[in-house]
Order: sequence, then structure tokens, then C-alpha cells
Amino acid sequence: MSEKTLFEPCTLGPLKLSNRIVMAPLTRNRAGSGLVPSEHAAAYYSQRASAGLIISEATQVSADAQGYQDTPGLYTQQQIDGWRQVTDAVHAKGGRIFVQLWHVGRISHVDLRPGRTAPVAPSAIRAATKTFVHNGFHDVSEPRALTLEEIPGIVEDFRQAAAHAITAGFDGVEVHGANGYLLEQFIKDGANTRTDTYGGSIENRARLLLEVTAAVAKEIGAERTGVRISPVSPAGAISCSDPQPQYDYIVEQLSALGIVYLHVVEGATGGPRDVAPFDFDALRSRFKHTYLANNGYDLELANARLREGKADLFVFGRPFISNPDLVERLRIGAPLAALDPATLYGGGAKGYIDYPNFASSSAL
Ligand code: 8OZ
Repeated sequence: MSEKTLFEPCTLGPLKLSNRIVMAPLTRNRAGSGLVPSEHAAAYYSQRASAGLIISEATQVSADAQGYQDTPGLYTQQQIDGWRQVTDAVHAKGGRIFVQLWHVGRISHVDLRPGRTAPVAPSAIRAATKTFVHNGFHDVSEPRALTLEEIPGIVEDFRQAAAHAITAGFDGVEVHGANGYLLEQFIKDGANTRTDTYGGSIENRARLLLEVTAAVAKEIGAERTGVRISPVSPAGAISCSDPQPQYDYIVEQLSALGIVYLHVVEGATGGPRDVAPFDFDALRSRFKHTYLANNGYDLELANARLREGKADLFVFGRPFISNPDLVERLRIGAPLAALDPATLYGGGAKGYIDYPNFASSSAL
């Protein structure tokens, strides 16, 4: 029997994927007026449609959920129409695309918020970090704690945005439970000192993520619902005193909900894989559907982990920005182009839709 490789077709719930390579959600801060995907977004995503699956950049579930300049939303008709152009363009090339839905919680700035109100969070604890606003990085604002009465509204915003995602033609939804944003702020005790049913115990801190995921799965089907987590990542200046039992519990519950995939940032997001001791295999063994492994993978490590049965799909982030044909380059062993950090966040077509494919760059 031949060995499994990343380049073979596979399935993700009801979907057929052309390979096991996933494009990570990547924030590019290029949404146009009304926080509608820009005129270039359809081109950007369709250029990358040879990925087995694309996960879109993080997309707000409501105006209240925004924390960075010019990130798109999925709560107005214009945003639904804008995303429809993206999903149509990806599907026309045979690709698959999920939308990543987020609420930033405390990682926000009053200048981005309706009425310049304080960002909302599980507890009024300011993160020692910055956000992208006014075309640069500035300290996040002081948050206020959500009241117990406000929490059902957050769940409802995710449910509604998930319904919009299907209207917009997405193949599914990824709930952003990672990287120090609202759902992770509830999970990790460095950001959550609540004394109600959403704070304290492992079960209580997991509650909001699980309620949001259950609401999304009920709305669009568990077979179209994925969740991203980052158990030991310090992204968003967050800490957790007990990540292993906390995430062992979360993953058991997510598996019981029957969601189609678990997307795990193994280590520090965009940084070292060994930032803290953690048994990721324990999560994999607790989750009965598709496991997406993320962080610092190259082809060799990915193929090794695939053959060991440690993961099913492998998520590549930054290399997809400067290599729209990343799948083909990895397949033929072509060199990878470097990305231009100056055009990562904000701006227009430059550094967004002008990175060439390998074949066309070598023919120049
Ligand atoms: C980098 C810059 C802005 C946002 C994440 C959505 O960390 C992000 C993000 C990353 O998940």
C-alpha cells in the first residue's frame, strides 16, 4: 500500500477536498467601506483556491465584535453580497471555503467601536497588547465586563452570522476560539475572574465557547461547523493556569457536539511550537472527527504527522500570502517566495493580489 500524502483528495464531512492542505485564516485589513470584502478579495481568495480548504480571514459577527481597522463583517446585506462574490470565485475554481467568525472581546480600541464605548470582555482586565487602528499599532482600550444578561446576545450574534454565511455561499463556519479573543478570554483564567456560571471552574469557563458552537451547529449543521483553539498560545497577552485539563474537557465536549473539525494551533501562534509543555496528542485522541494541525509545519513534518495518524489536514498561514500556488510549489519542490511585511496589514492590491504563481514568475 502506498503511503498517504498531503496531495491526495480527502473528505471533510460532506465535502470532497482536493488535498489535505488548508489555507489559514489571515487578517489583511482590506475591507472596503461598510466593512464589506474589498473588490480585490474575490481575486485574492480565488488565486488560492487550489488549497484543499480555505479558511477566511477573521470576520466580525456584529459591529460590536470589531477590534481591528478594516476587517470584514457578516452582519449586513452588503457584507453578505460581498462575501458571495468571494465564495462564487473560489467555487468556480473548484475550491472550498469556510468563514472564520470572531468577536474580539477586549482586543479592541474605542475608536473602532459603536459610540466609542469600552470593549466588552469576561472581566474588566486590560490586555497588555496592541491592535491595528489608524494605520498603525496602538494599545488596546480598557474593557468592561459583560453582564450575565448580555451573554445570550453574543451567542445569538454568532448564530445569525452563521446563517448569513450559508446565504453568502460558504461551505461552513469556523468559530474562532483562539488567539486571545472573546471566546478564549472566557476560557483562560488570566482574562476571566467571573464568579457566575461563566467563570471559575473548567466547565464554567468553557461554557460560552460550547454554547456558541452548539448554536452555530444547530443553525447550519455540525457537519459544516469547525472550531479553532490555541491552548498554550500567549497571543493577545493571555494566560491560563491549567491548559491541559481545560482543553481536554473542551475537546471532549466539542467532539460530543459532532462538529466536523477541530483546528489546533500547536504552540505560540506564528511562533515556537514548544512554547509550553502540552500534550496535543491527547486532544487528537479525544476528538472523533477531522483534526487540523497548525503552526510551523513544513511538508516533511506534515507528511510524518499524517502517516503517524496524528492529524488529518495541515494548515499553512503566511506562506499562502506570497505563494498563491503554495500547493503546487510544495508538490514539485519549488522555492517559496518571501512575503513583504510592509503590505501585510492594510493597503490595496499591492502585496495582496500581485504575488505571482511559480510557473508565471519563472517564465518572466
Ligand atoms: C494578526 C493580526 C490581526 C488579527 C488572529 C485574527 O490572531 C487574528 C489576527 C492576527 O487570530
